[in-house]
Parts: sequence; structure tokens; C-alpha cells
Amino acid sequence: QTFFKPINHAAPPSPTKRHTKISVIGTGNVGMAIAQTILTQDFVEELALVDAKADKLRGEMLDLQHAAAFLPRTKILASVDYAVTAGSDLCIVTAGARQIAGESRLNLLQRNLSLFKAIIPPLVKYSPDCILLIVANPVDILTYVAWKLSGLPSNRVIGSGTNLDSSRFRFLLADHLDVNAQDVQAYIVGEHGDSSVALWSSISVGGVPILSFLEKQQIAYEKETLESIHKEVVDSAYEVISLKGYTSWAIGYSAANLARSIIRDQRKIHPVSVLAKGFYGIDGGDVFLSLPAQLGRGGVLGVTNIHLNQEESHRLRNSAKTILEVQSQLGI
Ligand code: 6V0
Repeated sequence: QTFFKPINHAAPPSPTKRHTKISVIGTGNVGMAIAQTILTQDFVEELALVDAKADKLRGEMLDLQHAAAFLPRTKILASVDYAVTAGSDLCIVTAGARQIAGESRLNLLQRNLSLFKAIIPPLVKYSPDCILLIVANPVDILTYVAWKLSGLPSNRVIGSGTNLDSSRFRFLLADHLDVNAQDVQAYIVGEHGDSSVALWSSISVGGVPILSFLEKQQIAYEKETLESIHKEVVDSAYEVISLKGYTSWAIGYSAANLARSIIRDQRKIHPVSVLAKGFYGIDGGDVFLSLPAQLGRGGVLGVTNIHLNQEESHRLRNSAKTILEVQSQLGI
């Protein structure tokens, strides 16, 4: 406190400078990858961590705090008590039950539903103006659950959705074409998972639509080749899990990228899970699935109207149907 002699008559800090705070719920592999990526990117003043396991949580907090000499200055807090999240601008929920061998998807979902009943209400109680970013799986349905339990307007409840699938897609396309993944504009939309939809008709590389790009390069392609790239995206999560037991780094960067767009009001377009009813001919109920959405300080600012061909629209509506069918069995 007394290390520096204070300056006489110093003006108080400008009231216009906003103090930003993010909370991460669940400090497992995914939560910690998100937390550490956020810390390196310097867009938040305070980071609060919550988990049910007090010792592990304190260990993770200390481990991150010990990196303070190498990181932008961020206050790191942790507690099993949700009061630590008070005043968050963004709450990222990664806490989720793991699938037990032989357990049905629906049963896992029921367990995650009761978990969310213990997580979402206190989060909203302590941060009534926050934006919720759901990462736990099955992400689309749990985003719907979070929306229902939170009572927040739908523009403030977002699922990380196919943001990760789309970055895997961009990596594979870039690798295939030997270009930089950041120059590849490509979206996977729909369910985060098996029924996701690759929007081939709108992919461009450096502004050139991909199908004509491939023709120009005289690269022979067939529908099957394109489909196999999409299949590789769908399979890649399973592959990583079978090899290292979980996925963490890519979802860490993916979620931190979404957090940055929101906190810094970047108004960037991301394929994320949003309340999709009324867009792209999706009807039949309140369903969250990924669409290219513009994100900023207000949460979801809008949904881009990308041209989909008939097959893509059909697949997207089927993806919505798949999610709605499971959701209808939840009783929420
Ligand atoms: P993990 O390593 O088991 O971590 C889960 C953490 O949640 C643990 O530390 C638990 O102690 C904690 N937890 C459990 N119950 C509670 C509770 N009631 N309150 C607070 N904390 C609790 O799992 P991992 O981190 O690997 O995965 C977390 C979730 O992210 C899973 O549902 C994954 O399926 C999901 N992913 C989602 C992705 C996406 O693209 N949306 C990508 C990867 C993983």
C-alpha cells in the first residue's frame, strides 16, 4: 500500500474506463484451457473461477497466479461459492458430467440438467446483466436449458456451438489447399456434433469462392472429396479424445476468441449456437443451434443471411429436428 509515495492532488481514475470481469465455471481440462488463453490475450481485468472441487480449484488458481510475472495484469479469484462471480460481464460454463460407459445420451443430459439447475440461477443472481456462454456438452441443448433456467433474453445466452468445428474445418481446408487458415472463410452450422452442416456453397479463400478456386487451380474435386473433409471434422473430436482422453487447446482458443469478440465489442461473425427459430426457415419450436451470428457487447447482435443451397437448407432444418427431438424428452 505504502510502497509508492502518492502523487499530490492526483485526479481520480476516469469513470469511463470499464472494469471487465469473466467467470469460468468448471475448472477441468476445458475450463482451464479457456482461462489460460483468456489471460494471455489481455482483454479482462478480473477472472473468477468456480468448481465443485475446492482443492483442485485452489491449486489451479495458485498455479495461474504464479504466472503473473509473465502475463498482462489480471486479478484471479476462485471459490466454490458463486459470490466470487458477482458483477461478471461474461460467464463461461464448462462444468459438465462425463458420460459413464454404457450410459445413454439422454441420461447424461438429465444429469447435466440437474447440474445446470445448481449453476445457472446463482450465476444470474450475482450477475444479472451478464452474457452466458455455454461450452458443456451437448452444447446446443444445454444452451437452451441455460436460457430457460436463466430467464435472460435470448441475445444474452450463447453456445460455443460449431465455432470449434468451423476452425477445424478451416484448418483442414487450408492444409488441403496449402494456404493460411486465417484466409479461409468457411462455416459449419447446425448441431455441434454429428448432424452439423458444412456450407460449401459459401466458402471462400482470399475472397475467391472455393469451388471456382479449385477449378482455377485445376484441382480435381468431387462431392465425395468435399464430404470426406466434413466427415474428418466430425470425427476429429472423437479422434483427439481417443488419443489424449479429452480435447482442450482448440476449444480454449475458440471460446477465448468468442469472449474477446463479446467483451471488446468486436462485432465479428462467428458460427455459434443461438435461438434459431425464425431464421433459415427453422420453425417447430425453440431450438438453439449454430448460425453465423454477429457478436458484441450486447451478446448476439444479429444473424447473417448467408445464401444456402437447397440441400444445405434441408440439412440445417434436419439438424434442428434432431435437437428438438432430444429436447422434447427433457421435460423442461
Ligand atoms: P472435466 O475435466 O471433467 O471438467 C469438468 C469440471 O466440472 C470438473 O472440474 C468438475 O469438478 C466440474 N464440475 C462438475 N460439477 C460441477 C458443479 N456442479 N459446479 C461446478 N463445477 C462442477 O471435463 P472437460 O473440461 O474435459 O469438459 C467439460 C465440458 O466441455 C464437457 O461437457 C465436454 O463435453 C465439453 N466440451 C465442449 C466442447 C465444445 O466445442 N462445446 C469442446 C470440448 C469439450
